[in-house]
Amino acid sequence: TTTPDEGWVHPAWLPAEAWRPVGSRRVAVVGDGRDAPADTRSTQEHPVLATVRAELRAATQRWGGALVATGRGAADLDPGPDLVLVVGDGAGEAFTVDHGPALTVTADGPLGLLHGLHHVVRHGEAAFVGAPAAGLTGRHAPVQPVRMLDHWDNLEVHPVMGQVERGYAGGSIFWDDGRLRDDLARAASYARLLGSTGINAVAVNNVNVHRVEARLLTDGLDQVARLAEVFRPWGIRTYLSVSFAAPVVVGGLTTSDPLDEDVRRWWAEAADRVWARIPDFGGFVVKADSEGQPGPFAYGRDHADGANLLARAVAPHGGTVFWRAFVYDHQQDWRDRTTDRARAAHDHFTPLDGRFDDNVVVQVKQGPIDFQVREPVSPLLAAMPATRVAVELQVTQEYTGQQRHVCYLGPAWSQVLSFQPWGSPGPTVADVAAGHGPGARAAGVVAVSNVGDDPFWTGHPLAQANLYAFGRLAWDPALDPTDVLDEWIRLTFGDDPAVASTVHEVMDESWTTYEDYTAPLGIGFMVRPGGHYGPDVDGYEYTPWGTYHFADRDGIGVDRTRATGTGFTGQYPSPWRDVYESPETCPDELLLFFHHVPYTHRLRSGVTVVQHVYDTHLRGVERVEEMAQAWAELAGRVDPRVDARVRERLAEQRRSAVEWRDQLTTYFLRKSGVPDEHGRPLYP
Ligand code: GCW
Repeated sequence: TTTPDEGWVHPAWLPAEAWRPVGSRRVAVVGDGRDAPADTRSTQEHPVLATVRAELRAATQRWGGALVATGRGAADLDPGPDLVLVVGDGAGEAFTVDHGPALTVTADGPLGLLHGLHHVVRHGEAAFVGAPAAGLTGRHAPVQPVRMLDHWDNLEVHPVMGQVERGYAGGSIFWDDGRLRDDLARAASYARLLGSTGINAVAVNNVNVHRVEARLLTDGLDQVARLAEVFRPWGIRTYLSVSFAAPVVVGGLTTSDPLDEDVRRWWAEAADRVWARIPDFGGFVVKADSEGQPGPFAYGRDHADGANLLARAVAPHGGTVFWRAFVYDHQQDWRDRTTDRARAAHDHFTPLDGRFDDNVVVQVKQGPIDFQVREPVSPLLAAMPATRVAVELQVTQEYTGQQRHVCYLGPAWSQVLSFQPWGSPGPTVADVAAGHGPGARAAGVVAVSNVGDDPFWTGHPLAQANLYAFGRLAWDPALDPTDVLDEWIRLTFGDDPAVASTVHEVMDESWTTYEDYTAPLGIGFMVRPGGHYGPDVDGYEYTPWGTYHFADRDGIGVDRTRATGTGFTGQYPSPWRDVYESPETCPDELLLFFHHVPYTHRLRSGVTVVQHVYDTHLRGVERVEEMAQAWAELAGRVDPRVDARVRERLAEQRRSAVEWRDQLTTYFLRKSGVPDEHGRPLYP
């Protein structure tokens, strides 16, 4: 059958098969306290250690191996175990792998052991046979201290946004009808998937906090506590998005002024209650003074006043406040050419550098506008040395095909994370987030999740790869995103090399293919307003959102230079401030983000802007056709339910790509009057 049965859920990258190499072997867990005299054993096993043991028990039962012994005696077994897991009682996440008579994973504590076990699972059979595979042995530690997923889940169905804001995979796996689901089986499977990639933090509700969600902090705390119980066994801490107006909205105060004594006391008491209920709670995520969310501006205060108010409430408990920097004027007048949305985050936040408490993390979107298919890296990431700065990515494909199009984003994120704001050699964006930038303040990476209660988790089964890749790149930003893709493919689809190479072919260049048939050269948007799916070249051109392309009969693009434009290029340090300033040195793919140029402007690639639009849009649709043909070859070789869903989505991707191609090429042809150099027919 090709339609999933009611209740069936795709196992994503952890099908039973993925456990065969480990599960078919003799495994020993050493140092877990089981060998201590009974009266000195701690009564409660660490929940993550219990997870490791349960995973091994299930896998060995299924695949014929054995959990041979626990405790110190395991080392003397005859025959010896194939895999030995040695755990201390520390809190660290790192582990070391040695290749001796047995493969040995040594971890400082249970968290490291879980990650070490998954490291072995990911290597599959190659971990056990032949010479040790590259990257298998040695010490492994996460680069980013916080690796967080933000859920934009609402408790109820929002009239415009649906239940999950910018969610493309059905309803929330946590919430239903205004409250936590009774059945948290999906949430538990999700926690397991995340833990296996190294994710260690989850914010469980939308950053746009409506009235019902605001109460999670108070009356709804038991529900949050239940979710924390679901995540804890996988080494994941729970966070909550809170409303800055909570003192008024749920506390009954008359003000939320951050400098008001009653307001301070209210937050401190709220935090005390949270940690009393959930001792390992992570902290708060806040979207303030952004797109209509309340914030400190209403009281004439700034973002540092606002963030520190919450930071001081959570500090006694070791909590952290993730304060988003996505702040701009969404009620802009398109006639006003002096306001540039790209400048906003940097303009608002850099003057506050040095004023944020140590337990505040400023969470900065990867680009200066809004998760477009191509944007430069946000200059704010390099502009706050005295502040902890985290980078925020969007796993949910809001502007990249909404999980109806294949769009593997690993390469895009990898570019962001490896970008060197001060040039080469020099620290990368990942270094800054990890605390190895000029300010040496560690923060982490955050992304908006893409899952829902859809049986494939992500609508498009291939969109699971983005969730997986985020976890892996957060752990180690230096990983090659193509290797990560292949790793995901092998875990998800198994060892058949023909299947693996076809899936690879479909996904590998899917990000640039998506870029090819949508908004060109970094110009962004051109999507239908509101839903953000499909083309509408002028849809946002005269709106208050600040996302303009300024096409006229002669040219297109936004002049963001210091010389003649909005001055945005000046927000970058050297060398980028100069590289971006001149169309001669600006990378082609970002040309229209930084410059307004004639349609006949020649790119560094040698073709004109308008010809580039024709070429890429025609090529983009051809590529989608090739992707669909390649996928068709897999019939009978992959799960028919996955096959059916992917085919259906590829058909929609093709339809949509054609629509993009035809509208974009026609728009450029009409504006410029320049025909295709190769004489191909376009719609005039
Ligand atoms: O991209 C925009 C989205 C909003 C979202 C906002 C944000 C949660 O269109 O839906 O709101 O970004 O990041 O806050």
